Amino acid sequence: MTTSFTSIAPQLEAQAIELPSWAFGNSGTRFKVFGTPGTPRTIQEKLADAAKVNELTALAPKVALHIPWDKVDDYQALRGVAADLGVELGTVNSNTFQNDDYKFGSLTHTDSAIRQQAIDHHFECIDVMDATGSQDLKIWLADGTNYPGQGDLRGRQDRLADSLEQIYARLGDDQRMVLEYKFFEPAFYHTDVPDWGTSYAQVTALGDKAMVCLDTGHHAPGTNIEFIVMQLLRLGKLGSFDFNSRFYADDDLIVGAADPFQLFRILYEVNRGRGFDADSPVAFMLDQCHNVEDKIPGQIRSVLNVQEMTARVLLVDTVALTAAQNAGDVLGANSILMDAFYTDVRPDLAAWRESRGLPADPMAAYAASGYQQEIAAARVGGQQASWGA
Ligand code: LRH
Ligand code: MN
Ligand code: MN
Repeated sequence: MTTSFTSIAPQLEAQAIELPSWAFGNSGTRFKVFGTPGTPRTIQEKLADAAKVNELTALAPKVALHIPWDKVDDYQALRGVAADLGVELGTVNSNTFQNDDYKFGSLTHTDSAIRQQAIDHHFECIDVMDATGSQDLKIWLADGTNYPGQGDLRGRQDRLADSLEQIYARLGDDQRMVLEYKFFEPAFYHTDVPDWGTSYAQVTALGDKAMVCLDTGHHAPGTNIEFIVMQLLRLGKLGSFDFNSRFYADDDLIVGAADPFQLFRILYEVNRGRGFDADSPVAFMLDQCHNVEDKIPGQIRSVLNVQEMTARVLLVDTVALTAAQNAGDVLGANSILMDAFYTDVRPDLAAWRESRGLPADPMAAYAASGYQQEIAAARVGGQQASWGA
């Protein structure tokens, strides 16, 4: 290993991972949503919890909103609340998946009135972005069908293109749209934006301000996600990540928990494609739910996992790797990559954090802070926020 930790520190210092507001609310499966003491009752309380993650890690300066889950009357004021807490409002996520009107589709619907309603919802999200100063509108659609013949696949794709075009036309000069794909769920026969190719085709037809969002949990088992990362970066169309990890389907578990090596391989391609550069268009975000663990430490663990794996990726001896690849040294090249993956960067990271006035161990610092007990005592009564409420 020729690359030293000191030489990669400036790149680590620039790292920013956006937190999803919904990670702080209660969540669960279709079987049960467990309540956790201290769960925020309002978006303001979610912001306070997110700010705690940033305070202890300096890794999470932005919080993504989901509309209407985080709907408020005054977004300028909410922006002020975030600023007072030391964070910013980030990506605005639209939501057309919890409304009876969209049972048969939203931006793809055959009924023009319902399709217009879905388009108008996205206009509303852009208004929110204008007030919050957010850069990205993230669109994920539940649109799809359950049975062959149920819908006209091609007609739906055409209507989607038309709807997206109308939304795209509303974006300001500094605003972007990212289109997230997912191979199944809630629709089980077909989904209208199932894969990166479809998202790429749709956003490419729109223009430079439209890009692809890659959610790591939205692929069939066995998919080579790092290849997709490489290709989208190569094509200049990787706009953002929704990070999480999965064992089976869209599990939304802590990023790097299920398969740390996959996270390493993905981040390696990010670095290879210059996705960590200051002028890179790639926005890094978590999209997770903490069903059984405490949410704030869940988010701290997540951003630390991304940081640790990024450090390992930055330690790859790329000069030696290229030489081995070009020499056809199969096992030599493989071991150069694996050397970096197996490097324990935690002691170096802990010392580096301390040198920047941060806790060496943010997980331990959180546990010792008493914040969890404080919020559990203070946030009693009222309706706790949950995924979807
Ligand atoms: C869909 C998804 C999408 C939604 C979020 C709550 O599975 O990944 O990003 O906005 O979950
Ligand atoms: Mn997602
Ligand atoms: Mn998902």
